[in-house]
Amino acid sequence: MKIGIVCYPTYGGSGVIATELGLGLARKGHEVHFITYRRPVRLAHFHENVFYHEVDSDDYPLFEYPPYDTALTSTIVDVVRYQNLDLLHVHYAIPHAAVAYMAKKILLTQGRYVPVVTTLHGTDITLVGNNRAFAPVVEFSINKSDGVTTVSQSLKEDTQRLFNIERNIRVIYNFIDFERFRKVDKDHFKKILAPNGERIIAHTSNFRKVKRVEDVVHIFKRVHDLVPSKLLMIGDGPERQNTERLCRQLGICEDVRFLGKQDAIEELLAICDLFVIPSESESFGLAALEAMACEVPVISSNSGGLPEVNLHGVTGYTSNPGDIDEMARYSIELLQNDTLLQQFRENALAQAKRFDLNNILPDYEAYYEEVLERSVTKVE
Ligand code: GMT
Repeated sequence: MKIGIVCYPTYGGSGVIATELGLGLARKGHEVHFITYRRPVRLAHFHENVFYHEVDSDDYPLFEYPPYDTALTSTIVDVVRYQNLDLLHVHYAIPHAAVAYMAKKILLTQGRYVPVVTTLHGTDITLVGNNRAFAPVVEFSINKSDGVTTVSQSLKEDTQRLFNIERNIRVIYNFIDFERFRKVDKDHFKKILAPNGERIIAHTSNFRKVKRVEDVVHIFKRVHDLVPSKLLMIGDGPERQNTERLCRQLGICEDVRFLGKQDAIEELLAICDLFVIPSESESFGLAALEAMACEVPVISSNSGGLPEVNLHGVTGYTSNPGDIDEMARYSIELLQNDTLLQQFRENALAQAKRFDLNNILPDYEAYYEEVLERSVTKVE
């Protein structure tokens, strides 16, 4: 199959999933064309079946906001036409689903029908998508997609609750590549970061409000008072400064390390004892899954799709968003009990295996086939 993938190229989970999916499809022999404004972070090496088309939106003094959507539409039209794509898979509704609809309409005038699959990732529905500024376009373009998937059951329900959806939505869970995410021996890191055998707790995110990053620090403070421990804060974003300030106020800077954006997250996760993700809202929680694949139990909120990934009392614990005391209590319970921690580590790995890339990829392939079959007879 010749597949076009439109995504954000940044560190966000939707871009990561889109890139890993494309690479996985390419390894299985499909031809994959990435269309975006910058090379996706995880698209680092040459692969014979992978192509990258950069969207170039020229600046012009008249444009206060460069018209990226228009440039993206034109690039999609071009790539579908000249690379003869069978299907477009767009990740994140805004603006990709609407842009894909526009491209589809232009291609129709050229006698070409290209089916569009839209994958909803979370904030495109629950946060930004729901905003009055975007909602009508999001709803319309979801309804006009040839196939729609969500990354969790919870996100499917949110989509159906928040919008007037006239079509079926397929849940295809996010996945993890065990070739990369597995517990590797990085004891030399451990000796540097926790020289006295302290427990290591980690958090990874884009440090946006929705992640409740300050809660991570409050939880850590309570744990740190009872259990010798270190906190690794991985990633960067708007809340980082506030969070660093909070560490200073609480007097725990010595034991908190802000590592910024990291590529080889799995090497850091390999030395961790616990992962904390207290988000206000989280459609899936790919960061939690990455930790679990590296045998790290998870303390999370119970919002969105997190409980579908992190099983309460099995792979970690889930609490209401903002319940710092309970999350701290659960963390201490685990970190003070070697036997329980080991059991949770094994459970986390077993649960992560359910989301193995090799299990989920065929679901996408089957869905593409279904959509293509339906489109053969389609006349818009
Ligand atoms: O979490 C973010 O702010 C980034 C966002 C994105 O679009 O990249 O993540 C969303 O998509 C990920 C991949 O499907 C999910 O694992 C995240 O849970 C989801 N984030 C939220 O729902 C807040």
